[in-house]
Order: sequence, then C-alpha cells, then structure tokens
Amino acid sequence: MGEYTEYEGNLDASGMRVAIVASRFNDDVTKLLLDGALRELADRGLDPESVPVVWVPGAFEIPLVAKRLAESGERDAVICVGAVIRGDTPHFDYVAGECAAGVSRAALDSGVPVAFGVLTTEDRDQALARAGGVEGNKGAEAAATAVEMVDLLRQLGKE
Ligand code: INI
Repeated sequence: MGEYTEYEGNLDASGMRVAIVASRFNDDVTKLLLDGALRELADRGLDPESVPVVWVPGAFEIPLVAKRLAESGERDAVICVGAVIRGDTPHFDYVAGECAAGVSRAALDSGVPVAFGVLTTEDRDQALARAGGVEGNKGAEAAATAVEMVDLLRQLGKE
C-alpha cells in the first residue's frame, strides 16, 4: 500500500459551543439520554453549565429547532435526544423517519454537526436498555459523536 494521510476527530470537548435539543415525549427515557449526553460532555472536558438544553414536545419537532441552533453561528455542534417507541401505532414510522431525515438535513444545510441520539425502538424496555441500561446510553454516544465531528471538520478545514 502507498502512503496516505489519515484524519480522525479526537474527543476533547473543551471550549466547544454545544447545544442539546431534547424531546418531552417519553421523557422518562429522554431525561436519561440527556443525562448521558451531559455526562459525556463533562467527561470530555466541557462544563455542562455552558450547554443550553432546548425542550421540544416530540421527536417530530426536533429538526426545526436543531436547524435553528445549527444555523445560529453560535454553536459548533447540536446533539438531539428523543425516544420514538413503536407501541402499536403506525404514527411511529412517520415520526421516526421525519425526525431522522430532518436531523440529517439540519446538519447538511448548516454544515454544523447535528448528532442523532434519538431512539427508535419497538417497546419501552428496548428504549430503557439504550438509555443507560445494558445496551449503553445513546445520548452519551451522540455527544461523543458530535465532539468527534467538530474536531474532524476543524482538521479538514485547515487543509
Ligand atoms: N413523539 C416522540 O418523540 N416519540 C413517540 O414515540 C411519539 N409517538 O409514538 O407518537 C411521538 N409523537 C409526537 C410527535 O413527535 C409530535 O410531537 C406530534 O405529532 C405533533 O407534531
């Protein structure tokens, strides 16, 4: 193999300007995701008190607020946490799908990393397992992803 240059973001969050969008629907779960995200940011060197948390009614509302924050010029990254639980409603597919598509669009339109810490599960037990249970904490993972992406884009911007 020839020589090549590699880039990979690191996980130092100190000084980063990060905001979190959290949805109230299923807030027994989303509060755990939020805790996980804030703890992860603190572990990575960011004072959690510098991180505004913006609550929206449900996951469907996350993209609009994420986009607003991402385009504000005041945030290096936005972390989204939510919980869409199927139960027995077909509503699930629309809410989950639009939330994921909208979060992706917020990042692509703004050029600012917007991390997807939104659970989409069949039931509440699966959601709790991913909100600090046996499957880890997807809010924490989203926070780490946001930090890594900020650093990665900074590295690429200097090229
Ligand atoms: N919102 C969620 O965040 N999770 C859900 O599981 C959910 N379900 O199942 O309906 C949900 N619905 C509300 C939706 O996000 C909007 O708030 C609502 O449709 C008004 O726009």
